[in-house]
Amino acid sequence: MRNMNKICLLLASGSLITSVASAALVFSDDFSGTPGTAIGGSTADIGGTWAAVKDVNIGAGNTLDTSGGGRELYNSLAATLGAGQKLTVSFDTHQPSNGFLLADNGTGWGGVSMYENFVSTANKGNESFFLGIPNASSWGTGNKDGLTKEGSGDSADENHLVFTYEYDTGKYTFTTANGGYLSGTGDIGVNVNGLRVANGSGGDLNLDNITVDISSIPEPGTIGLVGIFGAAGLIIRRRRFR
Ligand SMILES: [Ca+2]
Ligand SMILES: [Ca+2]
Repeated sequence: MRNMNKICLLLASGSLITSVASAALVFSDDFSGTPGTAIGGSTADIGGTWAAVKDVNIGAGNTLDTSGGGRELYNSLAATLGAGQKLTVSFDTHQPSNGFLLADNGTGWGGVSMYENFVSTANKGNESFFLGIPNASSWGTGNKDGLTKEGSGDSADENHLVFTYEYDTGKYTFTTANGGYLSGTGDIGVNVNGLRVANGSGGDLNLDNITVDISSIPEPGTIGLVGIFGAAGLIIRRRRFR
C-alpha cells in the first residue's frame, strides 16, 4: 500500500512537470508610444530595439501603419526557438489609413516575417516565414522555408492572425479571425530569433500589436513512462536492500 502511494506521488509529480513546461512570451509590442514618434529606435515591450531600414512613425491609433510608402523594420526576440519547442506568432490588424490593405495593382504585399539567425539590419540572417498578404490576395503565408504561398480567403482588414510552427516536425498552421485556416509541413529545425515588418509594391498593413510565444511541446506519454519506471525502480531497490 505504501508503494502504491509512492507510485501515485511520482505520477503526480510527472504530470506537474508537464504543466510547468510552459509558454514564454519572447516578443511583444503594442506600439503604445507617443503617436507621431519614430518606431525605429524604440524598444519593444518584450524583445529588442526596432531597427529601421525604412522607418515609420507610430500611428494615431497606436499602431504600425505602413501607409505612405514601403517600410522595413526589424527586431529580435528575447529567445531563440529550439528543439522540443513550438512558436506562436499573433497579431491584430486594422484598415491601413490609406485603405489599401490589398494592393489595387495586383502585386502589393505586406506582412510580418520571422527570421532565422537574425543579428542586425547589416546581418539579417534568413527570412523564414512570411505571414500577411503574400501577393494582393487574402491573409496567408509566403513561400519561405517550406511554407506554401497561399491565401486563406479571409481579406478582412480588422483581423486577428495566428501562426504556429513546431520546430521538431516542421508542422505549421495559420488562422484568421473569420475562419481562414492554412496548414502544412515546412522545413524542420528553423532557429527563429527575429522578425521583420515590411510591405512593398503598393500593399499595406496596419498592425495594432505583435506577440511571439515560445512554448515547450509537452510529451505526457514519455513523462508518464519515466514516472512509472522511476517508481518501479525505487520499489525494486528498496526490496533488494531490505
Ligand atoms: Ca507598449
Ligand atoms: Ca496598438
